[in-house]
Amino acid sequence: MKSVRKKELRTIRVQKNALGTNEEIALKNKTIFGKAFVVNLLSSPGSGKTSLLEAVIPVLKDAGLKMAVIEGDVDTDLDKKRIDALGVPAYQIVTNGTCHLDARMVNNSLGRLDIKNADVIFIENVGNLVCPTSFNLGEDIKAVVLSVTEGDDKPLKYPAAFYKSRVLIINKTDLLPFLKADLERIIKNALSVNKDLKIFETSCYGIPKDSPAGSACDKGMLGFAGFIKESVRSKTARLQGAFLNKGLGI
Ligand SMILES: Nc1nc2c(ncn2[C@@H]2O[C@H](COP(=O)(O)OP(=O)(O)O)[C@@H](O)[C@H]2O)c(=O)[nH]1
Ligand SMILES: [Mg+2]
Repeated sequence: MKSVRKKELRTIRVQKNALGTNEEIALKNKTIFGKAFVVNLLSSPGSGKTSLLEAVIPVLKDAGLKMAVIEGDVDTDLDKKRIDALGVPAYQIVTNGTCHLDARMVNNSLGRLDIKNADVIFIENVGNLVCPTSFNLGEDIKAVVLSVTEGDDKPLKYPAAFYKSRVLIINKTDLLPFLKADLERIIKNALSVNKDLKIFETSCYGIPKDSPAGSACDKGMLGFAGFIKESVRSKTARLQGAFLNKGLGI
């Protein structure tokens, strides 16, 4: 009995050390990211993270923002190839089965990705709503994508993904007429876990013809793009303020 308890304690200590090291590297990443606003995208596999990037990147490009993308997957570089097609620098981390990205993996990728001029860096995490929530990558925010096909109980079943995120993107809203999904309940459940979530309802399909620059964006997607633009602006202002205060010795 005693030895089981000892083993448990040792396991907890090792986990604590691993997460402590992760925090230290995440802090280094934050410094390397510099002025770029960094979004860590979480979701189940297939809810539409890469589709969202394909829709939103052209809009942000049109607005003059420079971007870079870090892709995380257990195996292939298929998502990186989709981002390459948008003409944005991208790097694929293949985790070889690990169910999440950690700060060290991201740190290793930073020497191989051109982020010098980036205003925004998107990190697409490995698809699942559990493991990625435990690892800070040095990002500014986590954004969780939930598609309407996944069920309105998911914010309650996987609360960490929702309470650690600043943004919730409810995707595949074009499918609502064909499902029993209850959009209001998804929102209610998500807000019961995190009342401060900023929520965007999006569809990567069925795009209105009047969307800007022929982009594949609906209103929710444009709302998300607007949120990113505003976040870049306020991060720049915050950093400039801190720089001036330092210069003035405040
Ligand atoms: N109907 C519908 N399908 C979508 C939407 N967004 C993505 N998909 C489809 O969902 C599948 C998974 O999308 P993907 O972006 O690869 O998801 P990821 O695994 O989260 O990166 C693909 O077949 C997409 O075409 C959407 O808004 N509506
Ligand atoms: Mg993907």
